[in-house]
Amino acid sequence: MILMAALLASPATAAPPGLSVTDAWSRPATGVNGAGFMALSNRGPKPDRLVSASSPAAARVEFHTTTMSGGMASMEKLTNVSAPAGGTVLFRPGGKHLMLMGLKRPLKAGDRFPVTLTFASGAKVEATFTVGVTAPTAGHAHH
Ligand SMILES: [Cu+2]
Repeated sequence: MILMAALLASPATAAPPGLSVTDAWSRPATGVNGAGFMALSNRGPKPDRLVSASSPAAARVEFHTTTMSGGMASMEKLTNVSAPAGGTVLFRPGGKHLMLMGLKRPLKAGDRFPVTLTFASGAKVEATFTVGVTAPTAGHAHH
């Protein structure tokens, strides 16, 4: 019983482990789907994995990566995205992105919407995405 008490007392999910999202943005979208981009940083000592995402702006949110094959761009669904300790994972046009499936309404430049990211560790990060034509920093987005 002492052992059990010790197990119960140990924190299963610790406080937010240094995960953060910056430069979260999305392109304007009038169709069924939209795409979200961001920089995901893990300043914690342990690797983590992004396992799911949700947003009130869309019916569901998936992780996709864009691959080029024979001059054709196609999107591939990812079941999760690893966030290495001390690393930053970039979601950007032509690469990884959050796919907003089934938009509740069109995304117009200047709109903002939240996305909740859930990690394998149990950590949750809420990021606010701003709709714009180009990335908030680099501005290297071709359509
Ligand atoms: Cu996609």
